[in-house]
Order: sequence, then structure tokens, then C-alpha cells
Amino acid sequence: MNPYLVGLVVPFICTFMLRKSKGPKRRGTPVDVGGEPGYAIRNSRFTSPVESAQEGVSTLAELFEESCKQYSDKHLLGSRELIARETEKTEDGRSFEKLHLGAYHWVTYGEAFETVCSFASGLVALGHKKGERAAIFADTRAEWLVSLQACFRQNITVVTIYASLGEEALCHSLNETEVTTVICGHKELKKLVDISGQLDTVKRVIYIDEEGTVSDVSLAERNTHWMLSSFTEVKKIGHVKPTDADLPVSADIAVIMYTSGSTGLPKGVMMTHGNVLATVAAVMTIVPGLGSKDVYLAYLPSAHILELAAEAVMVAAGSAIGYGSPLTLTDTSNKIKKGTKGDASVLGPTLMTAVPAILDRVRDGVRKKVDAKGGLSKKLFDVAYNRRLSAINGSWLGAWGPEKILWDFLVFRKVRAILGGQVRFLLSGGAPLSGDTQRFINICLGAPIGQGYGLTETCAGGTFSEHDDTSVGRVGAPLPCSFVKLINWPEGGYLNSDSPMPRGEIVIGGPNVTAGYFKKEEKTREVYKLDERGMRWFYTGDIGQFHPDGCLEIIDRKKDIVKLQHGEYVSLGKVEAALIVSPYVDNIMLHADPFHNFCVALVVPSPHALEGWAQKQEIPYTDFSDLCQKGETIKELHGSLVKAAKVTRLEKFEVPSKIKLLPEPWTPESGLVTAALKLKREVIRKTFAHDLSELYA
Ligand SMILES: *[C@@H]1O[C@H](CO)[C@@H](O)[C@H](O)[C@H]1NC(C)=O
Ligand SMILES: *[C@@H]1O[C@H](CO)[C@@H](O)[C@H](O)[C@H]1NC(C)=O
Ligand SMILES: *[C@@H]1O[C@H](CO)[C@@H](O)[C@H](O)[C@H]1NC(C)=O
Ligand SMILES: CC(=O)N[C@H]1CO[C@H](CO)[C@@H](O)[C@@H]1O
Repeated sequence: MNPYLVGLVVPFICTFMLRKSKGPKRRGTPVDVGGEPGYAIRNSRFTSPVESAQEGVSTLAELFEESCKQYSDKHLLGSRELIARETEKTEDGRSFEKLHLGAYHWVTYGEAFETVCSFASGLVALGHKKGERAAIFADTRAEWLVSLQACFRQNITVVTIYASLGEEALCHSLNETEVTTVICGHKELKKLVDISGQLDTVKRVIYIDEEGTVSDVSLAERNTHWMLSSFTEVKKIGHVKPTDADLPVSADIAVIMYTSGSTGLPKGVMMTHGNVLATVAAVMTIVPGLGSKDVYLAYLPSAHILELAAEAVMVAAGSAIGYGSPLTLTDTSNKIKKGTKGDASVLGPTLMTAVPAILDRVRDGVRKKVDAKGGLSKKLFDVAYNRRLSAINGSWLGAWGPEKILWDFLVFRKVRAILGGQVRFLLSGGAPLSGDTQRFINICLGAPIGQGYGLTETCAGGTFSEHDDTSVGRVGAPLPCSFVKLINWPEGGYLNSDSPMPRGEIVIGGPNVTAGYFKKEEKTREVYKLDERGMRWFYTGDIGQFHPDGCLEIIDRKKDIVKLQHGEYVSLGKVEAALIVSPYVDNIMLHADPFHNFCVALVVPSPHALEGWAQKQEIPYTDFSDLCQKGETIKELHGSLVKAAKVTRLEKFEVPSKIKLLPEPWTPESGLVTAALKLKREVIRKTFAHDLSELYA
């Protein structure tokens, strides 16, 4: 079939099914609130903040119990059977572990509730006392949710720790919260043994039993004084010795969540049951038609508020949760044995959460495949893509109705199959999603992406783009549990009176705003404020603007704006984004301070581009590090920065006067950038303090 012919004929049919396009829908409405004056917006559909997902439910423990009663024979927890663990060798002799995984095995709500009760009783039987805290330190899996709910039933505050956190941060979080019981996976058990000498308060460790645990457990037995029990043992002990529940109330702290900040040691954010419930209730209003038919694929770290809240939402709705991992997600994922199926294909989820990095990978994968095929199938893809794009743009020439079904069948069905073919809603958060990826995924999956903006400190509450909002680059209107306010920041040049849109620092208020940082009252007072009407507000330090329909766009970050000696303000992020366009630059950090009237920059050059230039110019050098030191190299690179600055019309004082070239790339492993590749300014500044002072000399 000629794709062009289809493209020409079908629109005529579709013209008859035209939907009249309405003006932009109002999603956020200005509202009068207390606290510092500013421009405040609430969700248009709700006049007062929502607080709970179900009537009469005020804690996560009650929510779980209610759901387990209501959906008792529905599936709740699904885990894949491990058929075999194999090692594959690549051509250059490196070996990789590959997993052969089978079908999902399910546990119903009713069964899960019994397990939770047994485990909770087991904790008490092992000697965990009232008022002591427990930590969960494991990958995302069914046992995580069971442990969490078991702790809640005994009013035990759970400390969550990123499984990828470094040793120092791990020690710090366990020390600071005086954790006595740690529940961990077997990989994590090894890490704990390594630092056991520094953990004074830990008394018992419960490891999730799986294949390969034996050697790690005997290692722990030899090297520590901990009481070691397996997850199964604790369940058994509790089953024969049941204890009454000791349920918390709404204002009790449910979770202390340690987040890896870009500076210093991680801070523990204290979340009450009420906080998390408010977010859960709000997100439930945003996913259309959520219910017990839905299947959710859980694979992001449970220690991340986005995942924790999403799983709580699924429990509230009676949906099934199937567990997977980022390395086994699709048929072509790294750890999946060739010829076997990834988590998404086997599960066929209807709902997923994702972070932008994963969606970018899906997009690149699809693009590569389409380009590699070339010929007619690439043409077909392009035609289909553009027709869907104009439909989304609201043009009557777009692919609506029957034409949409046709393109779905011819082209997008295959793309959809990557994530199992059933996904109807994707929730993205954690970092801003690029407009390009958002459009691509939107079109290829035919499923809306809800993009959220929120922080651990606001319990992931903040804003959320609604499913029928097809714009990109914005983060939506406030969640029904939040008020979002922009306050003037005259020093940075962002005001409510700005035209065409009000701008300012983003401040989030509502029942979702957390209780503060654990044992850091000063820091808490700095960024959390209670207003005269009793509402808590969190000062995000992000700069935003409100579109006329009440949707928020993030435009800058306050902390990254520095005042120079003569009073000019430099927005580090903005300037870096402008300069990184230079083909020579792989990474760049601008530095400015109030003691000088000019900026300097640390630049990681692109070896490929720079060596290419050096060869053309016939510049002799021994290695890349040597090339980076040469005067002419620095001059060439600086010239390219000035050029890039001209294109985006940077001010003269914003362009670095001097630069230092650093030959080593900045990676998450080196600790200089976060896992999301954001600069850790303080760490970089400390690491290269000597180079910076030389630049100012
Ligand atoms: C729950 O535990 C906390 C901390 O130990 C305690 O302050 C609170 O009173 C407990 N709540 C109930 C309802 O017993
Ligand atoms: C944790 O506490 C122990 C003993 O109080 C101490 O030796 C250790 O250095 C502490 N570790 C951290 C990271 O604070
Ligand atoms: C859709 O709209 C965007 C912005 O409004 C525009 O840049 C793009 O070219 C449009 N695409 C099509 C296919 O009409
Ligand atoms: C737990 C918590 O912070 N609750 C507060 C939520 O917000 C309302 C006002 O909207 C307060 O009254 C609660 O105390």
C-alpha cells in the first residue's frame, strides 16, 4: 500500500469526524492563600485540597487493610520465577550475567494481608521495641512492600535508603536515625557487613532469602554480633506468635526518606501518614479510570518517593503490582537472556512510571531501529508520525478516528509491544522530560504521559500535567493536594508583575508538605514556613512561571544564581546550557562569586572534537591531558564559547573570562555528577579548588 495515497485519501474521510477545537482549557485557578504574598494557583477542579483516598482512612496502614478486605481475592503482588542464572561471554572475553526468567506468580490482597500481619508480629517477637526505627535497604520487590506495611501496622517509622547510596551516606543515615532493625537484600547485606564496625545501634538484620544468600549470611555471622534472620523465618515466627496491631495515627511519621542531595551528606525527609495519603489521593484523581483491572509494572527504586507513592496508589485502587527491574525491563534489556522475554512483555502492564532517562532510551532505541530498516518502512513510520503529530496539534489534517486505528495497526503496534502493548498511562517524574521525548512517546505509545513536578520534601506533591494536556515543556497545574505560589525574587529579576507571565520562586503548600528534615531544625526552618492560617509551605528554590491556563513551567534555579562584585546576577545553569552547545564541550561548570566581577569555567572537552582540531592544525601533543594544557587549545576552546554566547545573546559578564580544561570526564562513579547527570557543584568546586583559585590568580 502506498503510504502517500493513504495519507491523502483518509483525511477526507476523517474531515467528517472532525472535533471542533476549543480554546485552551483552564487547569489552574488563582486563589487567595495565607503566608508570604505571591501569585498562587490551585487545581481548577478542586476548591479545597484533597486529603485522603478513602473516607475514614487516615493512615497508610488503614488504607492497606481496607483494600485487602475489599479486593481480597484480586492479585496484588507478582514476582517472576527465576529459571536460571547464566553467564554469557562477549567477543572480547568479558562476561555478563544473564537471567532466564519465567512467568509471574501472584499473591492476592487477602494473602498479602496475612503475610504482612505475620511479618509485623515476627518483628515484635524478635524484640523490636516500640519507638525504635527500622530501615529497608533493598531493591524494588514484593518483600519491600510487605516489610513497609508490616512496620506501619506496628507504628514503626521506616527509614528508606537508596540501594545505590555510598558507604558514608549509608552509615550516616543509619546512625542518625538510630535504626535497630535492618531489612535488606543479600547484595546489601554484604555492604552492611563492610561497615558493621561503625553501626552502633543496629541489633538485628533480616535478609530476604534468595539464591546465593548462604555465603553472605555466613560472612555476616562471622563478622558481626547481629541477630540474623531470614524473611521467611520472621514470617513463620510471627505466624505462630501473633501480636495485636499497634496502629499509628495520621500525624505519626511513616517514613524518613534519605535523599541524595547534590551537596554534602543526605538529609532525611520526615513524612507523616497524612502527607503520603494526600499525595495518593491527589494522584488518584489524575489517572483516568484507575481500578482493579489495572496492572502496574514496578521497577524504579522503592526508596524514591515517586515509586513509593505510585505503589500506594495501586494498593488504594485494588490494582495488581508486578515487579521487575530496569535491567530486565524489555526483551533487549542487558540482563535478559537472548530469546527470552523482558518484564514488560510478560506482564503486559497498563500503567507504568518512568524517569526521563529511561524514556530517552526507549525513544533512541526505536529511532535507531527505524533508521536501520530504512526504505518503505521508514517512510511509513515518518508519514504516520507526522500525521499523528498534526492531529495532536489540533489540525483537521491530522490522523483522527479510523485513520488513527490504521496507523496504530500498521506502525505503532510494534513500538507499543516494547512495553508490553497494553500501556494506557505513563507517569514521568524525577527530572524534567524533554519536549521531544514527550511527543515521541506520546505518539508512538498512543498513551498520555503525565508529567509531575514535586520533591521529596513535598512528598512528590506539586504539579501534574493532565492526561489531555498535549503541550510539552510544562509540568501542569497544581495537584489537587497542593497550592503552588510564585513569590517575587527581585534580586534575581523574577517578579509576579512580569509580562507576559507572572514569574517567581516556586513555593508549595498544602497537606502534602512534609514535616521537615530529621534532626536538622535549622535547615528545616530555612525552607519550610508555617503561615498564619496553619498551612505549611516549602520553598523549592526553583524559579517558575504560570501560563494563562494555570500550568507551571520551570525556568531556572535560584541557588544557581550568583551575584557578582558589581551586582550583576549570573544564572549558572542558563549560561552553561548556552555554552555547552560548543562542539568542543562535553561538560562545563561555570563559577561566579561576589568577590570578582567576572566568571570562570571548568570545561571537560570532547576528546573527539578537540583531537580532530589538533590534527588539522598539526599541533604536536603527547596525550589528551597534554593537549588540554596548551595555550592554543585553550584559546580555540574559549573562542568557541564566545561564539556560542553570541548566538544566545549572553551578557558580557556572563561569559567566562578564563577557562581550565580538564581531561577526565565527569561521571556518576566519580561523584562529580548525580545519577541523572546533574552537576554536583559543591563537590566539583572542592575537587578542583586549586584550579579555580589559579584561574582567579
Ligand atoms: C507511634 O510512634 C511514635 C514514635 O514512637 C509515637 O510518638 C506515637 O505516639 C505513636 N502513635 C500511637 C498512636 O501510638
Ligand atoms: C556512626 O557512629 C559511630 C559510633 O558512634 C561512629 O564511629 C561512626 O563514625 C559514625 N559514622 C558516621 C558516618 O557518622
Ligand atoms: C506542531 O506544533 C508545533 C508548535 O506549535 C510546531 O513547532 C510543529 O511544527 C507542529 N507540527 C506539525 C506537524 O504541524
Ligand atoms: C499532616 C499535615 O501537615 N497536616 C496539615 C495539612 O494541611 C492542613 C491545612 O490544609 C492542616 O490543617 C493540617 O494540619
